[in-house]
Amino acid sequence: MSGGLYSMEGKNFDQTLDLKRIKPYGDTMNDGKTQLSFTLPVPCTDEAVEAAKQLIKKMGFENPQVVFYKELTEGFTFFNCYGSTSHTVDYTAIHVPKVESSTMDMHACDTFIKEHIGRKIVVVGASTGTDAHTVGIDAIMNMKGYAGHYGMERYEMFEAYNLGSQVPNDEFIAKAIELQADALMVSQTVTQKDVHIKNLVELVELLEAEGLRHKVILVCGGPRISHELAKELGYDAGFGMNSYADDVASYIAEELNHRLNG
Ligand code: B12
Repeated sequence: MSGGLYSMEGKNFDQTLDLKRIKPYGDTMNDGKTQLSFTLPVPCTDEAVEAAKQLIKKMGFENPQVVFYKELTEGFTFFNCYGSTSHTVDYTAIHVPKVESSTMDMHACDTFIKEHIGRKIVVVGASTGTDAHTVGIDAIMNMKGYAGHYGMERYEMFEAYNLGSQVPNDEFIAKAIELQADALMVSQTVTQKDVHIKNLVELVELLEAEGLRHKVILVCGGPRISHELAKELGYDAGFGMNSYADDVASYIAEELNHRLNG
């Protein structure tokens, strides 16, 4: 497709799109127009606007424009700006590691488990460590589900335990042992000072110390979690934003089938 016509529903979208050299689009293809927003720790003055423009130039953008600015609080100014970048990326060379499984809906997934596993799969989930965010793990596990996707508590063939938030890793593991969990599902939302990395790594280390790491399917999720990061930290799979119960339920069912039946 590179360099050629890009067909959208049969219409010629643009003649100058080169997927080997993509850049942001504003008014016309390849204009490089980019929106930026940031806060500077200075009072809201003309000098602050000039500082913002100079900073945008130093970031490598041409034609810097400040289109909105406002005092956030005394001594701090927030900016919305535009600039044009000259940089490009080769879209055709991009490879993003992804969880390799098909996504079945709840009924298809239950049928798959009945046929291939022949018993309920036990999953235990929690938002662990100091993390108090529950909406993400609830979206995946709650009976009522999220955005039209039923959560795992509603599946006939999953026994799903949602332990809530701020669950210490050792308590999480103790509960997993008690319930004889097939899979552990960890949610991490706060990433300030890389607290999520420390917490996720601690869980893997504790599981290894208990000799449990390879006896469970270990998945994590959250808005700043990618499959690539999860694998790096010793997890089997990672699920980021726009994940649903269907994705993780299907993955766990297929992975368990693979482990039990080859
Ligand atoms: C609601 C909210 C809160 C609520 C949480 C209430 C609750 N019961 O959960 C309250 C007010 C308590 C709160 C507190 C804090 N919050 Co808050 N909060 C948010 C907010 C507005 C929404 C988060 C949310 O619910 N998203 C909706 C869910 C559905 O999305 P999700 O979590 O991404 O989940 C999806 C995927 O990620 C994935 N997923 C998630 N988990 C899992 C797990 C598994 C196993 C799988 C498979 C998938 C999966 O599937 C989900 C569905 O698609 C965000 C800002 C924002 N707009 O995102 C800030 C935000 C997350 N909070 C933030 C912060 C800093 C805090 C506090 C530290 C603030 C403070 N200084 O006290 C505290 C944290 C205290 C603590 N100890 O954790 C920051 C985090 C910044 C960072 N990068 O670390 C954010 C981004 C706000 C910001 N811009 O600064 N918060």
